[in-house]
Amino acid sequence: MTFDALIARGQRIEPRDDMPEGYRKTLVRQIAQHAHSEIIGMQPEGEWITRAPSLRRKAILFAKVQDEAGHGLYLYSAAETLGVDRAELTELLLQGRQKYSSIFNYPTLSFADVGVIGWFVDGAAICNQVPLCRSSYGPYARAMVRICKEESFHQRQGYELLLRMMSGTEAQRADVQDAVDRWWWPSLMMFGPPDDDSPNTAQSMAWGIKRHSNDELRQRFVDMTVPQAEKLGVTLPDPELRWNEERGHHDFGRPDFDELKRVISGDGPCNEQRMARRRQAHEDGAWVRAAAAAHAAKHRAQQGR
Ligand code: FAQ
Repeated sequence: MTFDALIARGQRIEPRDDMPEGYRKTLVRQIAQHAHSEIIGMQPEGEWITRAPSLRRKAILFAKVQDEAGHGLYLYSAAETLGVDRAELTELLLQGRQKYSSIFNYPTLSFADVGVIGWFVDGAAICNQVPLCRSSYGPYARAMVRICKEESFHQRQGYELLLRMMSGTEAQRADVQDAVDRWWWPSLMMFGPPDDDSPNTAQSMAWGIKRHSNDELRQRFVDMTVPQAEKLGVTLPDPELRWNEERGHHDFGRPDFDELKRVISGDGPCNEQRMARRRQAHEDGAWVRAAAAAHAAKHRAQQGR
């Protein structure tokens, strides 16, 4: 069956199927960007592993950050089925020719940020990624199933941490509110530019790579999060936020999309730090890659291949 016929029937495209070059390129761009986000996304929370307030919180945070490394690896593997390899994609990231999510360019100032990242950032990731489990490209959609299960655990650990802090001292409650105030708008920006300024959405939706537009998913996230904020006892920092009976959705203010553009183009609070750390980790890992390659070559020689 041809590519267009498979897409029209809602069937999956698999690596050996013929596909238009534009489809392949869009997937490589989106999957690579997603993989880079998972790996760079280990940094903001990772900074708190040594400073977690208890052994239990340290173990939970360790596990979560490790999961993110795993997500990056599934995603690089999905990208490899499209004929690019991980080393090549990493190089493009380090040269600034591929992106990672804007959200990871903001600092984590207190332990409450760990909870708010779980609640907002993993919550936004779930809204965005659950529909990607039905993405038209098989390896991407299948990677997403497992990732989403883990993201949903991440979201609940963040929310549970915040519930604990909110039943603590006045200072702990203030830390939670402060973290909510700082992360709310950047989290809404994770969904990308508004639909009328999103150059890739129409084609990506026609190909079934994306199943919903950026604004649809942003709305879904707001609707999901408002009742959770009420239960937690925090205020979302948006004076325009209110239930709209007619639409059956919450109205909310417009994120500062100029800020999103600035952060994406490298001018966010932590872009330099995140990239410097990523570059350093890559250099520090050179001997591991060399050892693994030498081992694989030896193994191949032993097998006579
Ligand atoms: N940051 O035309 P569109 C996580 C770029 S979750 C940076 O709307 P598209 C889990 C966009 O690439 C975070 N760049 O683009 C976790 C494009 O530039 P390009 C990762 C952004 O692709 C939690 C240009 O702007 N999740 O890591 C952003 O149709 C906690 C125009 O935009 C994913 O990647 C942004 N926020 O829609 C880990 C999900 N928004 O490439 C650790 C999969 C837009 O043409 C801790 N990705 N841009 O040069 C997607 O769903 C889509 O790629 C969107 C963007 C929705 C992000």
